[in-house]
Amino acid sequence: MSVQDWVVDQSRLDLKVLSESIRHDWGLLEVKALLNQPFSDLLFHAQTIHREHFDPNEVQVSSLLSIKTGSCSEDCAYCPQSAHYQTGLGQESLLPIADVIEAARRAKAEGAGRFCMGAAWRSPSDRDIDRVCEMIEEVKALGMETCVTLGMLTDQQTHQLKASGLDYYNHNLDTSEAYYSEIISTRTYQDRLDTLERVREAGLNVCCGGIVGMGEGLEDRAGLLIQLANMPRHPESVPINLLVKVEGTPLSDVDALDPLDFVRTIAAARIMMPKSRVRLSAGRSEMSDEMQALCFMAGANSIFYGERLLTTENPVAETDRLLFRRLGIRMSGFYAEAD
Ligand code: SAM
Ligand code: DTB
Ligand code: SF4
Repeated sequence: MSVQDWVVDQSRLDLKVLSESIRHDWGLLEVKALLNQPFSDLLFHAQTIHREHFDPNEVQVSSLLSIKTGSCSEDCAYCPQSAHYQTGLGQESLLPIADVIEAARRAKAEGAGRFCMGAAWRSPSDRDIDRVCEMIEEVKALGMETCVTLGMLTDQQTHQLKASGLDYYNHNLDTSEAYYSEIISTRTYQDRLDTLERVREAGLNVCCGGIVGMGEGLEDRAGLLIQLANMPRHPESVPINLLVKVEGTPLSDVDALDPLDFVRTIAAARIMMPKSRVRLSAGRSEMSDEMQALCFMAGANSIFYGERLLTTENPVAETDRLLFRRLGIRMSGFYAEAD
């Protein structure tokens, strides 16, 4: 059956069949059917597949730092850093290297294994890349993995980042191709796909996911997951963000998503990309411990760790350590003893 399937072949959603292959040919109807499975079946399938590839009680933790905040020329409707909206963020320039290294040291001391640096750029200049490469080299020297998210890149820039020792590049598709133009007008879906291809071609690990809860439909969540899972290689890391509603952005009062639909999205990501790290990303400050536990059951095995995302709040490290202790979860390279 082609990607354009028009009837759902239920046998392809059978647990045994799902477990047997890593697929890159998902169709819209079958992913909608997957997302619509009875909740317990969906979670059972996701958890079973999760256990085939990962230790179910281990979660990878990354800390984030905004190295250049605000006044971005893009108009992403969810983003507090867009210059198109009044969100109270001022214009800041690229942080000094010493500040970045100090933040990375602190993140490492809290137990983070990866340090992710984000910049509010449409695309960096070559001079920006030189400075970010210095940051990457120094963070690597601390013994941490590195990730950066800087916007659209040229071929030369991806190769320069790779040469500096960068491990992951984060570049999200954010939603389905169909819903994209409702959210962003200053770049196209194809622009994102082009940068992702360059990142892959340079030999970097890909971190690519999206945001749910932006008023999209189930079809758009399915569409996003299909784009990710039908790539020739699955992204190594798949961040699933719950929209953080920020005053001043066009999405500040969008209707809340049913939390169980968020969990379903995580479960489907796990099933469709069995070997990828699925990250329970932005939005955890608004989630109950029980909802986060369901997300881990559904196959999420990575989080952003530390009191800030880029510009908004995240649970403080101690809160997460306590939650992990209650759930018997170990952070990669760090064991939170059960009481
Ligand atoms: N400017 C670069 C870009 O857009 O690729 C890098 C930084 S940008 C802030 C990184 C990602 O943060 C976005 O792609 C989006 O997925 C996520 N993000 C931004 N604002 C968010 C919000 N309010 N809620 C959830 N995720 C958000
Ligand atoms: C990702 O998928 N989520 C992170 C990271 N990649 C760069 C960013 C979330 C940002 C949430 C809004 C803010 O803090 O500004
Ligand atoms: Fe700029 Fe990135 Fe925010 Fe879009 S998501 S406005 S590109 S910082």
